[in-house]
Amino acid sequence: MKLYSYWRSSSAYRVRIALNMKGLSYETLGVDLRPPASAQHSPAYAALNPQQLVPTLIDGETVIGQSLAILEYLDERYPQPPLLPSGPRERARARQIALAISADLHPLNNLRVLHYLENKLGADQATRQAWYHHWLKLGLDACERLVDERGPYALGPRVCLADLCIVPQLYNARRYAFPLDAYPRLCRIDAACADLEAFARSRPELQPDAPAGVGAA
Ligand SMILES: N[C@@H](CCC(=O)N[C@@H](CS)C(=O)NCC(=O)O)C(=O)O
Repeated sequence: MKLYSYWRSSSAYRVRIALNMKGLSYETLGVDLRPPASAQHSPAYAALNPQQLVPTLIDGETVIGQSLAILEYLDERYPQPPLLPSGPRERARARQIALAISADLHPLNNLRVLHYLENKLGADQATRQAWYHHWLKLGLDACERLVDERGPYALGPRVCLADLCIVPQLYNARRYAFPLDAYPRLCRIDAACADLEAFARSRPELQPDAPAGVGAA
């Protein structure tokens, strides 16, 4: 399998965790999202992923974009260990948290949105940060209430799809200096996941396209 990825991409981070949980070997193909490289807009990559976003997974003849679509594909094709809980209610809860992050929170803070704010609308760094923190707070406030209060993971004793979205989002929040004190449950989930090998191996700074010498997050 091949994963088109960028080391700091939280969407690609979700997929790396799933691949590592399922013990699937894959090659990472780095797509440098930062200008001036902006490799996501190269004709070759756009042919694979018309949205010009990472990640893209290649599994034989299958080419898939959108991290949640990839996660569901992997779960159907390689079912063990499952990413979704067994009952319909718990499955819906896992998807609810995953979508609160991937569909509602993350897109507002994506690189292209931040660039548009800055380059087209003239937002300065402080305004850009205020925008980022505003949407992050709304999303994380909701997730803190949605997760299971007992832990250790988002929905209790087993890792699920929700955890695969929470951990990368918290990495991203720390990167942009967003205080996490108001989110004890989410931080506890993050710490519990950090002890699992699949999560540890997926950390951004350990990826082959991370710049040499980049420290732990
Ligand atoms: N909903 C998509 C979001 C993908 C996405 O936004 N990827 C970001 C990196 S986390 C990206 O490629 N950004 C490039 C850009 O904004 O130009 C998914 O879950 O895969």
